[in-house]
Amino acid sequence: MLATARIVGRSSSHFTRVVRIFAEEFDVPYELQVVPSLMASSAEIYGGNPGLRLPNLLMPGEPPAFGCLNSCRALAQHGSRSRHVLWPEALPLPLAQNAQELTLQSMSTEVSWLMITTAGAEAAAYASKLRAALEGMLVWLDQHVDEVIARLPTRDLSFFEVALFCLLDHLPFRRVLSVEPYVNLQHFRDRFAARASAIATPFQFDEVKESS
Ligand SMILES: N[C@@H](CCC(=O)N[C@@H](CS)C(=O)NCC(=O)O)C(=O)O
Repeated sequence: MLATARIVGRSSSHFTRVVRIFAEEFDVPYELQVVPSLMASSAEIYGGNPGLRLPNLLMPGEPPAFGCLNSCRALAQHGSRSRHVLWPEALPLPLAQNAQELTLQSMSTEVSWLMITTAGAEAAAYASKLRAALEGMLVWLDQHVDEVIARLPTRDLSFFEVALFCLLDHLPFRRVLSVEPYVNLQHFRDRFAARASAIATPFQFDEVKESS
């Protein structure tokens, strides 16, 4: 019987959803250990991550995996199902590597923008810069997504596509912006949303009272 993984994160978090999708794809049983507030400043609440970030992965008898990518790699090692994953370092073309960089940066920029605006500082000049950066990255991704996807090697799954889907599904969920004007990205989102692992991991606010 497979050990149960503990994902330390939030059901409303796009980085956490990437990890949950990997758990589903590799058929690893998991529990979500909810971090009730992103303002918490004790590493214990984040599964021991001194960076005070989520997601993190706890597997019985093993050191914790800090962060989204490390957690996905650990799940891939423990899975009962064999899947061919394109990891970030396996992306063959500069265009795909740039698309991945901008996808992960968009996720981080969105987090920063939400943290700043939830704290009531939306008027700060830095919030405007973050917003402009996020929109600029989405324009670039929209222009290139079709070519990047068409030229990816054969795979069951790529970290890049899972991350891009979670970003695109999260932006409207958190009412940051609508993805509809970005037609190519919207089509990509809709196609990926039909996967069983995406259907099994919808965004929602956890029962405990979440804040920011
Ligand atoms: N580098 C981390 C970033 C994860 C991240 O930014 N997570 C957000 C929640 S989705 C977070 O922990 N935010 C807390 C903060 O900004 O202080 C990873 O790839 O896992």
